Amino acid sequence: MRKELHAEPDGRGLKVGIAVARFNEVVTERLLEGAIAACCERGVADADVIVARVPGAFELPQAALWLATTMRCDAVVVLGAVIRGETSHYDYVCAAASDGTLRVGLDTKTPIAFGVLTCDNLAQALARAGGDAGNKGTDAVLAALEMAQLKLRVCSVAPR
Ligand code: INI
Repeated sequence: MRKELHAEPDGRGLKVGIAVARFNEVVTERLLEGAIAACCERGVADADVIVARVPGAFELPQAALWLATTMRCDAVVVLGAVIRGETSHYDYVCAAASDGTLRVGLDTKTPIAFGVLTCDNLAQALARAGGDAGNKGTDAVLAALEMAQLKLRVCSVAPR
């Protein structure tokens, strides 16, 4: 018989790591507020929320790796804001943050959600950090919790 597996973003009993970049702090602090509020709303105990601050989005994957491994978090979220400048630096930082985050998730098998805004200007970023376009920090926590719960279900299906 067909098996359909899905899960809800329930944070009860889970330990959540949040890596947040200080670069463009006016944006990332709002993402962090949204992320912490989502943890609280979804039942993650305050003592089970670990926030690691890093200089910029480029450093997020390394902090995510430590949160997933040494800190044994059940789910990890990375938060940052990369805003396009006049050089290609933007592209390198975006690629490092996204590729690195994906790699940490696959290598450690820990659910990791990507809450890094990649925008053309500050207004676009602020809109997505608690403004008109929602809060991507909140969305990232919901995605990470859903994946953590899905992992529990998938891993509890007996192999044939
Ligand atoms: N880091 C960001 O998080 N956002 C940016 O927009 C950004 N820009 O534009 O340069 C940025 N650069 C710093 C980078 O993430 C590293 O911290 C730095 O290169 C040191 O490794």
